[in-house]
This record gives sequence, C-alpha cells and structure tokens, in this order.
Amino acid sequence: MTDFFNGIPTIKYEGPEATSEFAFRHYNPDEMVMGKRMEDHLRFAVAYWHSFAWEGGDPFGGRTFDRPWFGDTLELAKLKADVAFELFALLGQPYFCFHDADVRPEGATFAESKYNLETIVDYFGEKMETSNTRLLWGTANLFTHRRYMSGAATNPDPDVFAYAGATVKSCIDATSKLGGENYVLWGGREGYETLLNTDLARERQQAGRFLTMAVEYAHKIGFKGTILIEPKPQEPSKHQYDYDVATVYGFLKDFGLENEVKVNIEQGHAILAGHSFEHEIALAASLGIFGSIDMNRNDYQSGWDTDQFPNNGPEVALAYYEILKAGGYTTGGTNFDAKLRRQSLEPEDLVLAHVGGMDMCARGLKSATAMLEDGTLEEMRAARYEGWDSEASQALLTNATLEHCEDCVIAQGIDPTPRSGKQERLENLLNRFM
Ligand code: XUL
Ligand code: CO
Repeated sequence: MTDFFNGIPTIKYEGPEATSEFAFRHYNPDEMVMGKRMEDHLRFAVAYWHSFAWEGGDPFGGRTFDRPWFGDTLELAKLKADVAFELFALLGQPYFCFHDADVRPEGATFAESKYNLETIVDYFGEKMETSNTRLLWGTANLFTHRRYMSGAATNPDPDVFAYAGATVKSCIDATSKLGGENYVLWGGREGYETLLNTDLARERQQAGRFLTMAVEYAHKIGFKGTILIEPKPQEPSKHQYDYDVATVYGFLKDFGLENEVKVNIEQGHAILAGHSFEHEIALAASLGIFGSIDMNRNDYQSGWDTDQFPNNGPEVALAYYEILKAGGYTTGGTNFDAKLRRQSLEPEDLVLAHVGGMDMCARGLKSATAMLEDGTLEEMRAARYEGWDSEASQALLTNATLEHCEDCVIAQGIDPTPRSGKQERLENLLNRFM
C-alpha cells in the first residue's frame, strides 16, 4: 500500500440520506435495474490519463499537481500503477482504460518504449490477479510526441505512418494480453491545420489503410474485443477526419469496415460537433455501430473540450435512455474521460470527482429506466408514426414512384392535416423522471 489516499475510506453505497461525502448516494452496484445489476449496466472505468498522467497544465501555465509518481522511470511508473489500483479499489471500479504513454516512460528508441510498455503490462497483469478491476480498453497515444505533430496514419511522412503502425501493434498486443474488452483509436492529429498544405484525398486513403491493418492484426492474434473509433470534430487539429458518428460511418462504409468497427462516443466531442450526446448515441445505435461512451461534460461558455465530470441530470439520463433502448452495452462501458480542475490538488478531490460522476450516472440510469418502464414516451413516439402502419403507406416505401404519389394525391384527394409534435408535453414528461 502507498500512503497517497491515507485517511480516505472505501466508498460504499449509503443511500440518498448519507451524511458523509465519501459515500455513494445513488450508485448501488448490486441493485437490480431492469433485471440486471447496476454495476453491469454502467460498466464504469477510470481513465488513467486524466487521473494519473495529467499534470494540471493549461495553455497559460504548467504543472499544478504534485504527485510522487511524476517522472520518467519504470520505478515511478510502477508507483503510479500502485496508486491507480488503490483508487480502483477505493471506488470499486470494475474497469480502467489507458494509453501506452500514460503508463510507461517514453524510451530513447522504439524498442525501449516497447520494452517499457511490456514491463508495465506485466506489472498490471500481476496486480489484476488480486484486483476486481479489468481492462475496458487500451489505446495508443499518437498525438503528444512531436513526431505526430502532422498526424499519425495521415502524416505526409511514410516513416511516421510506419512508426504509428508499429506502436498500434504493441498497444493491441498489450490490450489483448490484459484481456481488454475493446481497443480504441482516437485520431486527435488525424486532420489538418490548414488545407493549403493538405492533400485530403490522400490522407483519407492512408487512414483507411491504417484502420484496415489494425482490424486485420486484431483478427490475426485472435483479439476478442471490439475495435472502436472515437469521433471528435476538432481540437487539437483545426479539423479532424473522424468528425462525428455520421462521418465515421461513411468512412467505415467506404473501406468495408462497418461490420468490424464501432464507435466510442464522448459527451464533450458530441457538443463540439454541434450535436447532443443522445443524438450521437441514437444515431450510432440506428446504424449498428454503437460501442461505448466516454462520459464527461464541457463548459458551454468556454467552447473547449474541458473534460469535466458529468453533473447534468437530464443530459446524462437521455444518454442512458438511448443506451438502454439500444439494448445496453455489450463490450462497451462508461469511461470517465474526465479530469479534475487544475486547482483541485488533493487526493480526495480525485476520489470525490469519481464518486460524484458515478452517482450522477446512476441517477441518469434510474431516470432512464423509469421513463422506459413508464412507456409513455415510446407510446407517444409510436403514435406519431402510426400513419405508416397501414399496408398502403408501407407500399410507398417499397415500390412506389413519384407518378404513383401523384395518382394517390389526385385520386384520393389527399390533403395532409398538420398534427402537434407535442414537444413541451414531452419535456414536461421528461422532468417528471428527473
Ligand atoms: C481526447 C480524448 C482521448 C481519447 C483517447 O479528447 O477523448 O482521451 O478518449 O485517446
Ligand atoms: Co475520449
């Protein structure tokens, strides 16, 4: 045991009337919700990067956190792992997620970086033997190091493409070895700063080939997990190719990967793309590519991807409503891709941030379940489309022509009557479940 979380108790469910801050008021892992344990619905994960690798910097100032594991040695990386697994245990977190660069020191050469990663993966493996926390997903950091400043797969330099490919291979190996349930690709630098120096068509081909290689390799080694792309429209690049769910779907179709790859949807990325979180989830589900979520929230005034812990009931409830309607997660889960504010220096801040996030998600799940069980929303939605239930209207979708439409309108004297969309009534209904 390290002394990092000294004095902080293991967090347990104590119900809404709990008096301690160090308690769950809503997240009760064993509580049955629609026939399934709450823990198995939500499948929470801690993000290693924000909780253990991020130093508290912003564009105007550097490190604010003072963590005993900051530094570039394998010994410190092991100390970081010790503290990480202590946090997982305190919170009863079923999963965690990591990038290679979060967990191992960067080596002087590719071989050294690979050795460092393998060393830490073995260390994780030992820790996981006595821990209840499993790996939700692994990923490669193909955006921090300066070699990736012009992209990884979409770099104009083929040497970078090769380096990124070798790195993804080592990260799929690491994820597979630890029994990871998914492998994520987020392309923060797969985009451009200016079109003046960019060959869009060429870069898109490179990205397609790169993803195909990742899928082929996962099959080759018998990786059982799901490959996920995480859409984001911009930041750090001015424009990113994996803009949103719709864009990623078009890309997957183009390269014949729509049955191989799903999406990991992040709340803040949806907002940056001008969508709501529930829109992105509902669209992915309707296209058959919903995989997992990165749960967080943006500051709506700053317009940045601020990666805050979720604290907005209706937004979270509507997200879980769409997830439940999609049948829930299979290999996916709720990864807290969320970080402390840079003034939140204390170890307890890290614990309480997750406690609040987990409770908020539990409340959202319960509200979503209540809305589904009540059924009014789905009944009203079905009623809105009931005109399509008849055989004649279904025929319009199968073999009708524009001439047939004209014949029907004239012969039957069709003159549509507008009907209310009932939005305010539906919003009032939503509020009843908050
Ligand atoms: C960046 C982001 C990443 C991915 C993993 O905005 O969300 O942390 O989740 O690379
Ligand atoms: Co993310």
